[in-house]
Amino acid sequence: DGSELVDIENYIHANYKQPNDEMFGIAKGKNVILISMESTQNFVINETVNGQEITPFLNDFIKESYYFDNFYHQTAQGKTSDSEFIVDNSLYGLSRGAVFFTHSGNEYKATPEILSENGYFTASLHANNKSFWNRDIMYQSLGYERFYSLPDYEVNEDNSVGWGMKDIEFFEQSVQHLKEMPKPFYSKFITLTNHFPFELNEEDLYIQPYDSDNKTVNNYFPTVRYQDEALKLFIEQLKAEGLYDDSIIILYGDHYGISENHNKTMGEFLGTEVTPFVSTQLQKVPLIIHIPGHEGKTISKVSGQIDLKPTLLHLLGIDTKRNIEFGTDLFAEDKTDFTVLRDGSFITKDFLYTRETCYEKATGEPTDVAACEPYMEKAKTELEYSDKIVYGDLLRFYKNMSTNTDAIQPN
Ligand code: GP9
Ligand code: MN
Repeated sequence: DGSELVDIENYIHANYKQPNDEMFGIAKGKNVILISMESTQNFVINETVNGQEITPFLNDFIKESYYFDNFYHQTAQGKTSDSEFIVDNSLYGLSRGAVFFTHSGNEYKATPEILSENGYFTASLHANNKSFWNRDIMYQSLGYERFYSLPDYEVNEDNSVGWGMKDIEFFEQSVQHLKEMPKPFYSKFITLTNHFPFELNEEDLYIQPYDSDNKTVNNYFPTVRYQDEALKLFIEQLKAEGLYDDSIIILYGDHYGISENHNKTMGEFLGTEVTPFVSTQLQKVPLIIHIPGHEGKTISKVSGQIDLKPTLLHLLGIDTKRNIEFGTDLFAEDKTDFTVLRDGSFITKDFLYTRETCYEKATGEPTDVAACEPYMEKAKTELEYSDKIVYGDLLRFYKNMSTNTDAIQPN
């Protein structure tokens, strides 16, 4: 009957943070272009391999965007689909399995549904089979009006590699879809080329692989570099089509690309041993928010994918006060430095907790677990509450959520 929601609601409302007055509604009515960057970890930003930049375009783009350099992915076995779930719902994925498969029939109040109710056209674009990750079913529950999938693209041997259509061609053909969409639109682009095992054709090699005995790590860098090129060309096309100035562009990494199996080589590359402390920090992924007319700024608050939904809704001028969600607006002045990963690890301003050990961030050394104690309960509570919502389909019972910009003003 939903009585379980009472505690959850109380927790969420107690943790609600007032949006930043200077940012609330700043992008009202603008198109949203959300780009999921496959397997893109934050350590590649402003980094070189063999003396060459890995992400020359992104390194420039962050200078004219809000760049969050302490932003973590929170995915588990559901990989890309988990990141989609977290970003659109501001709920956590599950500790095992993929919520896209196990709970696609639930009631949600996801970003696409909310934006539809606010006059947006909503679409996801991904040149893969529509049933991969059960997207075709789950997208209906999330409120996507249109899914541009494999049949919407001209895919052939020449424009494919590894998992499928190459990112450059994917974006090129997607621009045609964008042009036809009713405005304003909320559009999600899911890239694919930078996917394990990181295959590329010779002609798409903009930089040479890393040189070690580990093929996976070696080949990761050229595919990240390729994706960076695809993003550059996409932005150029958005400008050419007159879509750039009317859109906010949000790029984020979906999850790690280099697993813990490669710690030894990663340690060589980074020049530091990959301890559990370092490994947890390698779960940082880039988050870049470009708003036309805004100057660049790096924001180092500790945050995670869970925070994207309220951040975006507030930029668009949509109140979230009554929403059941666990994230906090990244621009909120009193946003806490805190994020919890799906395995229960968490990161605060000064500490990092993983595998029952509390580390001091300044030194990377284990410290008295008491230092992490104040956040332990919060980390556990959030994951448990989110699981209760998903397993119990509790949003069925919640009718209170605000969706209309004009009806409810923030105070
Ligand atoms: C598949 C793509 C990759 O459509 O999103 O999925 P992943 O293996 O990264 O979860
Ligand atoms: Mn992925």
